[in-house]
Amino acid sequence: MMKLYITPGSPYARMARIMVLEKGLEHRVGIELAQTRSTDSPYYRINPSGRVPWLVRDDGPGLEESAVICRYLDHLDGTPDFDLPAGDEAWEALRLGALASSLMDGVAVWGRETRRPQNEQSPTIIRHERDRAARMIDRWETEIDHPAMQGRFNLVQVALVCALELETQYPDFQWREGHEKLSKWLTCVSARPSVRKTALPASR
Ligand SMILES: N[C@@H](CCC(=O)N[C@@H](CS)C(=O)NCC(=O)O)C(=O)O
Repeated sequence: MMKLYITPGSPYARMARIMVLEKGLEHRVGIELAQTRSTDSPYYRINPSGRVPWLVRDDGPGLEESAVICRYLDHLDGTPDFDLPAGDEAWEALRLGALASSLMDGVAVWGRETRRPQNEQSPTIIRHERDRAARMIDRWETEIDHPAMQGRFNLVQVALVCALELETQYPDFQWREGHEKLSKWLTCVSARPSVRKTALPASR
């Protein structure tokens, strides 16, 4: 049995959890809760970076990084469903994938900052990330028409769902107003069982 270390609120870990369900790997991958962000967590002896997701393979090694873990899980059965398309479409998938990760990275920094004790929060970082997220949501409102976002479920869509649904974690990340297409897209994609079953808990 492989072990996938997660925290319930992590959008990165969620990508790997979605892949487990999409590939029907529940019987091969056990979900383990990791204690992140605490001094001397026993988890650091398992994964020195202390981040999630972390996948401990059957044959021993541990893997870091959501994209790497998703790819590994997709290839386990020898019939990958989430590989990049061929030719120029691959560049489009990579471009959009980077745009989704960039949104997720920014919102994760923003959300994390707002959860620090008040006297440790940086208004500069919060403003910077809030503005970045607003610009990127505007961009996604147009990019969402792209065939890669409308066609078969793929890793770009996985990343974008996980980024946009951070709205349930961070009350300040309310992006739907004025972004009807994106909002409709999310409502549609989030009905997928793998997405529904991995929903992040509401904000603390
Ligand atoms: N690029 C990494 C990012 C993973 C990441 O930052 N995970 C956060 C949770 S959302 C984490 O584990 N943070 C704990 C820490 O920074 O110590 C990935 O895609 O897997």
